[in-house]
Amino acid sequence: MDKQLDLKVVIVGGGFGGLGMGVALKKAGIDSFAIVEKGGDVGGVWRENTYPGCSCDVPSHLYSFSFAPYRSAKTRYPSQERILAYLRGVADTYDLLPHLRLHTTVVEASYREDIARWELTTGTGEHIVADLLVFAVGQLHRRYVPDIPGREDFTGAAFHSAHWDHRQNLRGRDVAVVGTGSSAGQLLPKIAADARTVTVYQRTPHWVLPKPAAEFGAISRWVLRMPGAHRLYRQALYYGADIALAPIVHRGWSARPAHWLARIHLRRHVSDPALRAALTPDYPIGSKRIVFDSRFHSTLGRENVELVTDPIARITRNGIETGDGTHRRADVIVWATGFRASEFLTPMTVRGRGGRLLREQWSDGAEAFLGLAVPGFPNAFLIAGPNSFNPAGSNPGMKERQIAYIMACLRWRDAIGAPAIEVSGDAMRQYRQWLERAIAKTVWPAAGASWYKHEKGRVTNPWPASARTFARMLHHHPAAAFVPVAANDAAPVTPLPIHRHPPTHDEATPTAS
Ligand code: N01
Repeated sequence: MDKQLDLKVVIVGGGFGGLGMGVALKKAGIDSFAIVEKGGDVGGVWRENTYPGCSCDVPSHLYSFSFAPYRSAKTRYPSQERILAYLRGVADTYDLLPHLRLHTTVVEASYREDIARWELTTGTGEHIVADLLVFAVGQLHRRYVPDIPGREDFTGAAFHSAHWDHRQNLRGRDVAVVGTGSSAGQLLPKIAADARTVTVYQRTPHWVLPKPAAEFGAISRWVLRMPGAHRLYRQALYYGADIALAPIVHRGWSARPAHWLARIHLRRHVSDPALRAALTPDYPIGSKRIVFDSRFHSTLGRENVELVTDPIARITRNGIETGDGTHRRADVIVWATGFRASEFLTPMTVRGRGGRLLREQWSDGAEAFLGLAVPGFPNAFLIAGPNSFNPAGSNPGMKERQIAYIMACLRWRDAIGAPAIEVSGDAMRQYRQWLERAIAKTVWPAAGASWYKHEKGRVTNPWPASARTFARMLHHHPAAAFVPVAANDAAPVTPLPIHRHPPTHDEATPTAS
């Protein structure tokens, strides 16, 4: 098959970022775009993660688009099914379905300097040519399963938490869960109620904070029926997360209330001192993403659940052997071992100006101006790119900021009549300096390995400041950081001066989104 599609914008990924971008294009009257999605449906991680107990640990009123806010007076924390239904609803309401190209994997994207456009090749042999390329593939979709000796010898069922094997009935079976992050925290209480035994293999304890009930109580429901209450609640969550949670990553006194709360929570739910000691992290809270769950710790105290902290030595045909020589039987192994989050855009081949390969430019860890643009890659943008994951708030809101900025870039490019625009080296340098200073103030540089960091040690994933700071920095006009690029330009044309406070534009006006 050798078809060609000619578009103004091509979006890669049909999750929150890709759908939000599609809505922004529709609202701007742009119809010439496609959303290319490797899966068979929209939803991104909310389509992929179907493990028992999968839900959101950010309240629904904040974990939604500002243009399509949840208006539930019942649900505080939505389930995976509800979020997926919400995203399908957004795609339907905004007429995005005709733009979707499902079961289509982008293999390669190359910037054609002669025409100042992007050319994409898909796994089905399709060619897509577009002015603008937007990667909206997220950070948490490449599953990680550790290469432990004997893994292939296991004769039972083994699967990753993000690729749940629903054919497996866990009732009455011996289940091993490897990992104790957010996914394990959510799935453990569900499977422990069914399985004969669950053995949880912990390498490092995570800090755990309690999560309120998933449904509102009677008084909250009554209050939420008042006019404007949803909006106010959303604003309160936005500012509350920024004020209470974002400072946790900055060491010192600001982290103390969360640290105390986590310790009180542990004490309340785990009475056995040995188990409590095993579950107490020896690193500052916020170093890894905090697990928000009220049932994880208490479930570890169940009779049929065992926490194992000896390192896994090998997998056998019917279980797991730890370093102390103990062998524990397992019918099923659940790998709740997370994602290759720092391998942004892998395994796609992305070529920019002069044939430069993005993977080579990022060999020491990915970086992008405000998580959305890379020098040398004109007219290409990322949503949820490097250092734009908000560990303390709502990521749909972060994505909306980036989308508004990308739309401003598109409008500016059209207004000045340039075939392409690119973030300037100067703007990238200034931003990098700011980013490095901001990261140095956090707990992350001194922390051990986590999905926040590249294997070479650079912190590549989380945003090191508040959501309001992100909004402020994305409030600038693109002319402050981008330069026009002509077709066949070896280098960007003379950079424009960087304005500290250029004129504002409506879409970037900070609101609680
Ligand atoms: O993955 P993780 P996750 N031997 O990377 C362990 C989001 N999320 O899927 O800490 C033994 O957090 C590893 O141990 P260690 C959320 O942002 C959101 O749970 O590296 N263990 C760790 O315990 C979250 O942060 C929701 O020492 C090994 C675990 O596996 C992100 O997704 C819900 C090991 C991996 O934890 C990822 O969460 C769920 C080995 N060889 C997830 N290798 C919401 O509600 C790794 N581990 C929005």
